[in-house]
Amino acid sequence: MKLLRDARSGAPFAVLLGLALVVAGCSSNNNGQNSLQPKGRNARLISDLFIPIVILAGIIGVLVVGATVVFAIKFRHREGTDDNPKQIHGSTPLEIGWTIVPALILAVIAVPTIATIFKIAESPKGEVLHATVVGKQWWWQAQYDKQDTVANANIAKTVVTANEIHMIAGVPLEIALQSDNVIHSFWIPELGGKQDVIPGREQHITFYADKPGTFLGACAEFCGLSHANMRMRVVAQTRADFATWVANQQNGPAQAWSGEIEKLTANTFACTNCHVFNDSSKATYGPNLTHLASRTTFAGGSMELNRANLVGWILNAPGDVPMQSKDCRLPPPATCVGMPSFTKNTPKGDYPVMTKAQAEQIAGYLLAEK
Ligand code: HEC
Ligand SMILES: [Cu+2]
Repeated sequence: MKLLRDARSGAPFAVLLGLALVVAGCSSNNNGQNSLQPKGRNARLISDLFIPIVILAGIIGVLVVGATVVFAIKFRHREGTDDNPKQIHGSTPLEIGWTIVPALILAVIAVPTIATIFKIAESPKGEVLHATVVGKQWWWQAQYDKQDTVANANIAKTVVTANEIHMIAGVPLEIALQSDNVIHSFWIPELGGKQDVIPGREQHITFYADKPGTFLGACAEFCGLSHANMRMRVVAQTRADFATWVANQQNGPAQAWSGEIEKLTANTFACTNCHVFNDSSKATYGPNLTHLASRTTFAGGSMELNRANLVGWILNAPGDVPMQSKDCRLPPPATCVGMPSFTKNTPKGDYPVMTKAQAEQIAGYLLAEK
């Protein structure tokens, strides 16, 4: 009996603690990945469907749990009564009722759900910006080829970039999603639904952004060691800003890639086995580095682009983000994924080890802006 009383006095506390934890998840501190704050057509279609269904489900939940509690109290065991109350097993009206009512509720929910799925899958008409995004381990490559419908986008020459995908606010961005490795999932919660990215297939997703802004996302399908570091963002710009971005990408690097810096990156450390430094139209094994300085993040969008972070990365990338590539100076066979370390684990000492000064020099070059 005493034990029972102790458990009872602890219960309100446990409930309060649970509630506090749940409510903490709803803090107004917006992390930029809130699907309840839609910033464009498709995201809005999803949340307009989600909210009424959650309310409906909530009401049903309260009724069912409430009835369970009421019945548990009302029909509890009392001294001097039979152990079992009157049984109603096999009641036909009840069995039919609780089969039909949920079926009807589901049927009603299915109507707007299916309509929304079709609306979201619609290919946009009129002016549409197109990009191809390829899921890598563990980053995203974005490529813009010549556009047919977008006024002034002027992408006559291909632009290849990583992790930060640019679009025009008010103009739909239709992305062709590909993977050359495992399954990933592309998700920008404030702009719309999630799309799995499957090797050997091309999937499509369309984003609409009402206003310029930066919208964050993360890979939503476990894709290996550094899945948790695989982020991305969509940057919606005004038409003029987007045109400026494209023009800058199409220009060569801020400083000519030649002399000492070319020797360091092409010969001494052979970064060019995996990267391109002077032509943003080329897609290679690693992210295109021609206009790294125009990005705000790197390493699958998981690290802020600044000098200290970049120097650390160039010296020993696997020290920042777990990868299977410590010794891999060449685009890898299957067991080697990511960027090598240049300070550690050089196989048999047959590759040169990088000094901090050399890393500083490369970082300085990569961060140079026009
Ligand atoms: C064996 C291939 C390989 C070599 C060699 C290599 N890298 Fe990388 N590098 C990668 C891969 C793969 C990534 C993407 C890793 C990730 O984001 O998880 C990467 C990412 C980067 C990034 C971040 C780019 C971004 O936008 O996220 C920089 C900067 C970079 N490498 C610089 C260099 C430099 C400088 C060298 C030579 C000293 C070099 N890399 C050599 C494969 C390589
Ligand atoms: Cu992924």
